[in-house]
Amino acid sequence: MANVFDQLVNDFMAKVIAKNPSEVEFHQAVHEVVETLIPYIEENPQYKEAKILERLVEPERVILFRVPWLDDKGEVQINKGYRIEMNSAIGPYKGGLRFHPTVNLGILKFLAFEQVLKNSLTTLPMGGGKGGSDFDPKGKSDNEVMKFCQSFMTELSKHIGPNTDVPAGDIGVGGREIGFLFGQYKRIRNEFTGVLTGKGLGWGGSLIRPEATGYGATYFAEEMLKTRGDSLKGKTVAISGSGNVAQYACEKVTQMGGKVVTLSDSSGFIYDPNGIDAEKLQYVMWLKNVKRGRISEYAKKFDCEYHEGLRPWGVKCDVAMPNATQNEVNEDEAKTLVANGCFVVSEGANMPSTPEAIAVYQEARMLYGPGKAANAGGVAVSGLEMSQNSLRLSWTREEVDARLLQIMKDIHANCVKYGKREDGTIDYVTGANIGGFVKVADSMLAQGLV
Ligand code: NDP
Ligand code: 2IT
Repeated sequence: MANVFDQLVNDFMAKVIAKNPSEVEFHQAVHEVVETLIPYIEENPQYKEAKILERLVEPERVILFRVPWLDDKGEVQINKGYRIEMNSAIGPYKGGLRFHPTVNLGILKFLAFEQVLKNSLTTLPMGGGKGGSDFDPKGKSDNEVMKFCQSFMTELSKHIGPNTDVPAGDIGVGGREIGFLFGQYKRIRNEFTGVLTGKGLGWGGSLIRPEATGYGATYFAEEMLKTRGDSLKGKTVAISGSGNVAQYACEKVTQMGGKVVTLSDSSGFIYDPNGIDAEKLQYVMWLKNVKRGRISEYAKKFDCEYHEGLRPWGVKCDVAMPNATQNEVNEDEAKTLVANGCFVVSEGANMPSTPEAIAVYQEARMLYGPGKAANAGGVAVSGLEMSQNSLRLSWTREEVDARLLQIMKDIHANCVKYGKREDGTIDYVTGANIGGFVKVADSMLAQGLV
């Protein structure tokens, strides 16, 4: 039987690759999903006849635009702007904006594709989208970032709206950028509305949105551990990244009794065997969010090891949380993690593990929570921000956090429902893919050929 499915997967992928040449990250994300979905679709022919899978991999709309702006020297700069409106079957397009020099169509399409299934898993009514630019905020002044954001939004504002498409942050887009983008949208449209999430608390933002992705990925790790009668308490945790997701994962792991021993950025990682406690994390937040410096400065301040040009996966740990970027754990690193006794991987980042690394986790029967399940807490609280904006109310920190925890538990339960293996362990990849797919697919069937 496996061979029949392999052939179907290969045939499907051959078409996706032919239609979207050179979009390698998109191919990777689609392959991971169709590998688990095709056997399910063969058992449920209504999806096959309606070509739901073929429709899912074709964005409803792709918007590509020029972003011209003036730098502080008065020189003209040109960047590319993108918004992928992937799927609106269950709600307005929803997903972040990424500003990073590596951004291209293939990366944004992989992110938008995963977002569709992730948003469905949250149980909230959100379709999937993603956007961004090859603009690099690093080394730019606040004024330059503002000029860029204003130019970017001048075009993007024609395509988004609180009932159409609601962007948020991702790599390189945090509170500062969302502020500049929101200000320009309001100015152009003369409308104060929830068109973006991740807003500041005084102007429509939600409590717990900054924390949500890191907290959610930590809650998801705890839920996975519970299936083995275990918990994060006393566990040693390796985290990559030192941005939004990494910072709040570090905070929540520490609060739940774990010890975080690593953080990283694109230059290298720090190893602090004593643990990155609340006080040291305050420093990291200042270093990264205010000073916008390098993680190597942590090692100097707290006198610990810094490894230039390396990732943290060679460190002994029980739990790994890749929270930086795509393909940041490869096959050899996954093998090293397993050899060192690591048995939990909860992905705060999107697609941080290569397909070969995932095969290692699955073979070792690790508790492996793929990004579209484990990091769905961020967009889930974005969904709660949209609800609060519609109600013109704000919920308390406790209320939003309780809802986030419940959503992460529900996502976990959905993964268990669709991903239980015959040996009793859970294949969270299959669980998340089918769990996310069913609601979107049924909605597409109900809405006809659109
Ligand atoms: P930030 O921009 O706040 O932080 C990104 C971190 O990752 C930085 O430490 C950065 O280092 C590092 N990084 C970025 N690119 C690379 C690279 N090519 N190689 C090595 N390190 C890199 O972004 P977020 O924390 O928001 O996002 C991190 C991940 O989480 C991404 O995969 C994102 O898609 C995902 N995610 C984010 C959500 C959110 O709500 N923000 C929600 C769900 C997922 P440096 O400073 O050197 O660039
Ligand atoms: O990848 C993601 O889920 C995000 N960057 C968050 C998207 C959102 O709309 O909050």
